[in-house]
Amino acid sequence: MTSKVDLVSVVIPTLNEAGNIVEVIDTVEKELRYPYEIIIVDGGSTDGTRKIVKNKNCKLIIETRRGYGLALRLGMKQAKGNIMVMVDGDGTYELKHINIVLDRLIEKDAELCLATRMFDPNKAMGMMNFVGNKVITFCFNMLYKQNLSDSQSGYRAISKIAFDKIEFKEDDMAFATEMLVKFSQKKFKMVEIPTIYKERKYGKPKLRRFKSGIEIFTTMLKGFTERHYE
Ligand SMILES: Nc1nc2c(ncn2[C@@H]2O[C@H](COP(=O)(O)OP(=O)(O)O)[C@@H](O)[C@H]2O)c(=O)[nH]1
Ligand SMILES: [Mg+2]
Repeated sequence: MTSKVDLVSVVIPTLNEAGNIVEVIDTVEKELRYPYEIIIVDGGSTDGTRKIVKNKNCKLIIETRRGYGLALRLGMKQAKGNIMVMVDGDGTYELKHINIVLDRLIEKDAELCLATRMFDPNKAMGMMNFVGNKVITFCFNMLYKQNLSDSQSGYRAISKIAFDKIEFKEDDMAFATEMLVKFSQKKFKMVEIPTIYKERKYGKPKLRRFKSGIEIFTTMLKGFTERHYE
């Protein structure tokens, strides 16, 4: 249950996002209507990302061990807000929608609000990612009796109290799935709002599809079998 926003902690993992991170931070600062802090967790960028962040009004955490999940977990642990928004630093998510994501979380009294890119009228997501995401999300919905459309969205508003009740282990991309699995198991309420998908303007995606795919399926199945042995 989330009834009020006191402080929003926006947690952003970065690994070589020098050409994207300024726009991400500036848009949050311009758009966000609630009191907020921005936490950047940098994985040891070598392209000047950290220097840019240091000149902004953000908290910078450096974690040179690799992993998207590890970075987010660390940033979220240090968050002071009662609500957190996790979002990538690559500019692919529409931060002009940040208030809508938060408002829906509150309106619906939910523990998590997912911004889904699956209804993007421009259909900008690549075919491979789109199909992979559809298959993973379908399996997730079947196993955990949910009705989400974009399990791989890394743009979410999350209740800090709910998050702190769970121990997370996934260090890489499977963290996003682990969160949905564990929130389902705790019977936390999860809702969605539509957003768009924007193309990366700078740098390369770090997603290794095959490795991540295996880890995501393992995470989903592990959660399901463990639940049935309880
Ligand atoms: N700190 C940290 N950030 C990472 C790491 N890997 C990816 N990221 C960041 O996590 C976000 C998502 O990664 P991205 O490469 O865009 O993955 P994709 O969108 O799934 O292709 C981006 O902001 C990356 O800069 C990492 O090992 N450490
Ligand atoms: Mg990306």
